[in-house]
Amino acid sequence: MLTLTTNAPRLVITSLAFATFLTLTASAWAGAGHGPAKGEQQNQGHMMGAQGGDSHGPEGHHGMEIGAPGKAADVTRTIDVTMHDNYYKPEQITVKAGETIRFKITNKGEFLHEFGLGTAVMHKAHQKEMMKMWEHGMIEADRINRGKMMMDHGDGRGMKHDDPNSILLEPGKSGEVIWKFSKPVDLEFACNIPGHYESGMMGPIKFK
Ligand SMILES: [Cu+2]
Repeated sequence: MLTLTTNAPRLVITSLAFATFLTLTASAWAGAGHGPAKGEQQNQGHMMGAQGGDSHGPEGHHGMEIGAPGKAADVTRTIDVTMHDNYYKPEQITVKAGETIRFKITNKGEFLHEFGLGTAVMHKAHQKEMMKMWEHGMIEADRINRGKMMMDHGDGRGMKHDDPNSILLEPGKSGEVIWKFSKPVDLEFACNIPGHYESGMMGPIKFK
């Protein structure tokens, strides 16, 4: 459902994504495919905003809300998460404000999956970005196309998937995300590869 067909905004968003946001989060073929409005471009920075230092528009504020990348030395708890086609185990996660958690993520499915932390708004924004990556062949159903991922997109920078609040894993691969949660806020862990979120590959993060 490539309804994102207005070329001008698409080009702008794509180059923005390549230049500024190193996340490959994305997804959107199914219900979310309305054309990108001008104002939505700013949302592209939400995941990066999670790093805290980024100040593109409103996402810096979100970044403070959702927490920050954690230090390994501060980890007090490890949570194992397995990714399947298309769901997670566990189905929901409970954390405490201020807690630093190591998420050990393993992809046990046959397709490429992501584990990303963010608000629903952040995920939605990144689903659009992931869709761009899909359209550019950077990600495929079961693999990351690293050759295309690292291409210079004309702005002197390649692209890679290294957001601290997200990890993208091919089938059989494992990785981790260390995250320090701040105050209670409506967070979700989700896979933003086209189609996955909509088919249920997301779950709530609850604060106790
Ligand atoms: Cu997925």
